[in-house]
Amino acid sequence: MSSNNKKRVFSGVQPTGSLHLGNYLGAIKNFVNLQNDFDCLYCIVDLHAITVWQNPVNLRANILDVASAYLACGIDPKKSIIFVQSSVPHHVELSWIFNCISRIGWLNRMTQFKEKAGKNKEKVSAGLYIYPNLMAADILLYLADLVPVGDDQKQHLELTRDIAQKFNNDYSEFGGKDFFPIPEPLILDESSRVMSLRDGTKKMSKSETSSMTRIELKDENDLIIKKISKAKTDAFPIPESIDELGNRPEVKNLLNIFSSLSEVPVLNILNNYAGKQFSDFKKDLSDLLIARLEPIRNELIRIEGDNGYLRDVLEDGAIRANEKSERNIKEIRKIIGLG
Ligand code: AQP
Repeated sequence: MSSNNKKRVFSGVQPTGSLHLGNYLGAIKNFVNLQNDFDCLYCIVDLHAITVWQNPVNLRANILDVASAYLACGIDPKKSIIFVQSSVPHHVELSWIFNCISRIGWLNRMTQFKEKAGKNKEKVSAGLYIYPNLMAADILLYLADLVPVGDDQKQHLELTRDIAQKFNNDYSEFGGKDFFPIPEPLILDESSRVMSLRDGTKKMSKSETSSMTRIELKDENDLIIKKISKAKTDAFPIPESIDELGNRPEVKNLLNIFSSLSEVPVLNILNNYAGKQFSDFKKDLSDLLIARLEPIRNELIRIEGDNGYLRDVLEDGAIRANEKSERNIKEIRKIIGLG
């Protein structure tokens, strides 16, 4: 809870490539909506990004890209704190403390590590393995109460809760009792999960090699039209009911995207398009995407041309985040006997 009695929200995006429609509908759009009711910190999690090797030149540019995207999508630096994770050294300090609280058995259960490491488990970085402990530090450093998470991050948030509980318990006689709030997930609705335009069973992702699988926030209108017209569908017409979407993941994905952008329930969209060919639907979907993304793209271009503004926002964000984290890390050091 913050000093103004608003609940505190923490979330972040990795600067690992061009932001896409999934990042927008699944995360940043919600970040914008939350800033009126909560005390929000929105981080560019560059230390998470380097758990997988990043080209330094690209990383530097991607950090600024995420910051520009936050601003262009409507995060207001007067209402929320926008900052780069590595500009607040306390994240790393607390993550080390959490490396000593978290259990190997807990980390071994993390399905995202298993998916990302695949058969290469012995060769991936140690950072990728302890990544959830750093995520716990990001959230708990600011005593955040709420974390907007998609399905894929739910397990990491549960681990964060376990770490908070274990810390409070292990140090209960030393001032740690109830020190960390047990953060709650702000679960986002399933339709905000955007899947690849080429394979409806895989999520839309920055690191997927083909950019035809995703709509990027910087895509020009013509490219949006091309990507949607080439998006995978199937030989059947648009169905009448949601039940009939069961084994048609690509069709379901396009309808979900339409629904998230227009805020019209999928059933109403089906009522409009049932029995029709995909060409009509795809044309309307492209128009909708352009109407929503063109103003964001224009704003992105404007912000990227104004380096001074971006630098000021990030410097101010770093100062405000450091002020909050400094207070908490001092308490934490005291509780565990380091200060
Ligand atoms: N396809 C998606 N649908 C809905 N939400 C998504 N998010 C990412 N992809 C989708 C949400 O965006 C936020 C930031 O994600 P991230 O960049 O920190 O990491 P990620 O989830 O790993 O995103 P990517 O695009 O798939 O990146 P790479 O390819 O680098 O791994 C998160 O809230 C995430 O849920």
